[in-house]
Amino acid sequence: MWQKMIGDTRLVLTEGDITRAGTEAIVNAANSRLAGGGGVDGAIHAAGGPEIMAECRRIGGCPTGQAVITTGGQLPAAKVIHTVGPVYRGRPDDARLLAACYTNSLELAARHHLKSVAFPSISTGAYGYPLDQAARVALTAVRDWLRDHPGLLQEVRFVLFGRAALETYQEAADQLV
Ligand code: AR6
Repeated sequence: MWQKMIGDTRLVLTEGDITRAGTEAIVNAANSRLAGGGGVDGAIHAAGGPEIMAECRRIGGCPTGQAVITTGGQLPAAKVIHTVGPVYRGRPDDARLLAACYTNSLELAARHHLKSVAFPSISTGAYGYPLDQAARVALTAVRDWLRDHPGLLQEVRFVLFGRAALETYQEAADQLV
């Protein structure tokens, strides 16, 4: 585990399964139809139960870079924030859209008075974003948002899947945060 205070907010990097995170909200790496799928999306719907998908159907969809919020169903987290990462294409827009996923998710959490949020490493599975590049974009976006919005969140956590992902994020954090 790695942690550092950014103003009043604790930034934590940890390895594990995000469906077990004890934060008030967890973030899902969804697709734009909010249709469910594999990876972290599949794990969240499997662990949280059908209430989450029922709300996703009512919402109907979410553009890349944006975020929507549903119940956490049976998850320990009260809420799931669904954000849609970019499919990696190696263009400048990739980083802009990936950063928007993080800032729009944090905005939504703050608007709902949620005090703690856990993120997976968005876009770095099925959507093919190179992990080291994604780590830099994610940590820069979260760091900048927390500096600009002091006092709103108690904890922002990254729950990384596997030792290698945690180490990649830790190396980026040591340079950036
Ligand atoms: N907890 C934390 N991280 C996880 C977990 C978990 N339980 N499971 C996987 N990861 P991905 P994407 C990591 O593919 O690239 C879905 O089908 C994984 O190792 O889940 O944004 C959606 O429906 C990787 O580092 O999301 C979309 O269609 C990271 O989560 C599409 O995949 C993201 O991998 C989204 O692709």
